[in-house]
Amino acid sequence: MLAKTKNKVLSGKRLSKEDAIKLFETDDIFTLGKLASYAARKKNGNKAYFIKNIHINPTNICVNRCKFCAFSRSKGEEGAYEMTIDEIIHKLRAMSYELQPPYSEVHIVGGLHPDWPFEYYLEMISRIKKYFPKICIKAFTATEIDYFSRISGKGIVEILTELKRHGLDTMPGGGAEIFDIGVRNQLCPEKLSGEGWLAVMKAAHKAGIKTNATMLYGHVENYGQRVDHLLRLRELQDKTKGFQAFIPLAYHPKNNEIGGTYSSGIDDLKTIAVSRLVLDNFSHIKAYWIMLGEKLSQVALLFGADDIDGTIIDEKVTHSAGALSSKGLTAGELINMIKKAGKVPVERDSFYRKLKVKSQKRDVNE
Ligand code: V47
Repeated sequence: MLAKTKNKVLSGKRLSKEDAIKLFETDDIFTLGKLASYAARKKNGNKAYFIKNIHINPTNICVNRCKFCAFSRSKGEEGAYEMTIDEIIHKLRAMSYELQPPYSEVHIVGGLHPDWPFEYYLEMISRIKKYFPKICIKAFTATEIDYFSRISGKGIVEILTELKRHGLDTMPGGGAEIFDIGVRNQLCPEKLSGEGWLAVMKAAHKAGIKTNATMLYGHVENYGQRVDHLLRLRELQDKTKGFQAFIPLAYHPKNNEIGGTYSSGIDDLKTIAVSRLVLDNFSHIKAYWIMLGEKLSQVALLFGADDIDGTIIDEKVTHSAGALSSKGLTAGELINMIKKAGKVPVERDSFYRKLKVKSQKRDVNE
């Protein structure tokens, strides 16, 4: 059944919508895995990347109520929190001393806070940069960028340019969910549209900011809607070449409005593999170990993934929704996971440049 698709992959031809749907529908998971692994090797050899990073979620207070989200709270609700910039710096400093050698990236995303002005985010970024000049700041999803534009009255390009000037290095791929309008209306009707998400990313790439892209799968969507999502990303990447990695995000069903079940391991592996094969213009496919779990992430390295993300330290978004993984791992544990999957571990920075572990120095401005 996969013979035609196999020939296309082996001869380097681009897969169509129909090919991609067939790949999702197949029961021949081993052929699918082999093909994706072939495509991954062509791009990244036997390497599997990881990063020493830390996640900071400055607040869970959010004006939106996405039905899959178990992290957000309303102002004044039990469990709602907000961090001052001093608290963020303090947490980063504490982690910097704890990790030997220190992390190279801070990943910052949070709720759409009803009261914080855009200037608060600018100050947050510039103070982090001042204290930690060598650490890459990967911050704010396209949804947050759109929100900053609406609360400040500034255009998207101006928002991105100011953030970059204050120290923003790259952007994460969150908020993409599923672009299809029908699914989006069921999941997150208040959220920036799929077209809006793509427009923000296009503007970011044009402003010289590299970003990632994600897709939240395993809730109410069908294969056709997943493939449509992938094709829209591929189309934009053809134009901008600004995406670095694609990360399929496995839906977690606890403590939210839609409930349901965890995705199956087979579906997780299929989604990684199809993403690798369809997104022929993306350099990296990430198996996010927080969502897939440590063991399945290892297997995903044999199904087309070449990156497992990083140390994370204190993951909150997925753990609010019932993640079964740890909240963080040490670099040693990540290296071990990768080696045991038969891959060569490469510690990277936010731009996929290889880091030499021994030459890293403390990079905190005292
Ligand atoms: O945008 C929210 C998703 C995303 C649930 O760019 C959920 O390197 C599963 O985007 N079940 C945030 N997923 C995480 C994210 C991310 C993570 C790691 C690396 C990168 C990167 C980006 O988490 C949200 C949303 O799509 N999410 N709730 C849930 N119940």
